[in-house]
Amino acid sequence: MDPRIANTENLAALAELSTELLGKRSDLAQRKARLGQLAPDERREEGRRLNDEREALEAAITARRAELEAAERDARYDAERLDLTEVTETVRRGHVHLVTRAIEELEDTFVGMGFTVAEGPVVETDWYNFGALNFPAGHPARNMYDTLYVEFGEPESTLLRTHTSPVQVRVMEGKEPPIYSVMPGLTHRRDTTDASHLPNFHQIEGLVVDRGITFGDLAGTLEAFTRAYFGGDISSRLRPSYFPFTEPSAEYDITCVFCKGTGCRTCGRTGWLELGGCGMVHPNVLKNVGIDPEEWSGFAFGFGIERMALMRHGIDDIRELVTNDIRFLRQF
Ligand code: 2NL
Repeated sequence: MDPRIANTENLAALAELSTELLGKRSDLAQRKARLGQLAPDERREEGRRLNDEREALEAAITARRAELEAAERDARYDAERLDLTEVTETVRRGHVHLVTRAIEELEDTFVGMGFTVAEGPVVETDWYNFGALNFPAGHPARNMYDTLYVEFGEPESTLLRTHTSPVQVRVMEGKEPPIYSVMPGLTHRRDTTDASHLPNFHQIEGLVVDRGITFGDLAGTLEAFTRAYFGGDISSRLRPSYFPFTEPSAEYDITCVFCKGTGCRTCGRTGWLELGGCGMVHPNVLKNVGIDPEEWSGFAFGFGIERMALMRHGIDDIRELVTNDIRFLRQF
């Protein structure tokens, strides 16, 4: 059998080869034309041979045609297939990071409630981060196991702020009350990263100092904030706690955003999620910044911004926010 049949690459080449092998000018046609010149016995023999050869060639060509037709159909189907998952090459617009958006939305919420926004340095002194805030000299937060210190000046005198409270101290130093301000910003603690902790995270703290401010103002402000930021079906509660810079102090919880208060795994079946702390500004803190605690009183609160973003969007691992996987970030 002519090996060129199986080697043809397409239907056009096969048609050409078919003409060459079976057409008027083919070897078969010429041998057939010469049959008349042969003796009767030879003619019968050659005639049968010619028939067998023609049938074999035709069968091989038909088989190859079927193969080539199938291949060409497959190639056409491949070429015509509409891939609905295909990514189009348009310019994709980016958007602000989840945490940046949380900061902007928190600022908007507080500005809507009459607060101003203040910022301050990330590298701070021991006095602004701890001393002015009524931390006693030997407080456990005040050592290299919890706080990241900077090699500048006296050992343990310069540090990366562990909360945004130093900004509040600076605001109180620089301005007579009344003060209604929030302070968002980056803070650092010597923590090991896990599903609910980052060593570098953002806080937003709030501070109110005015005449006649009470714990009732604190509770009402936080409840109004909770509904404005999380929506009308989420409320807040305060539980007694302790901070050196507030007295009395409280933990601030909101209705669990996952189960809406009925109890689930995320809230430990309590129906509540802890978001931060708050309290009435300690008289010593007011004295430290030159404000008379007999004339003025105030409250303060502090929340972790990453945690708020997790709650708002139902994310269960804080590390997702800093892994920078665009497929994750794009969802929000
Ligand atoms: C928390 C707790 C809190 C404050 C921050 C504050 C600042 C001044 C005076 C008094 Cl200058 N208080 N800030 C008060 C209570 C709690 O944060 O767990 N944050 C994530």
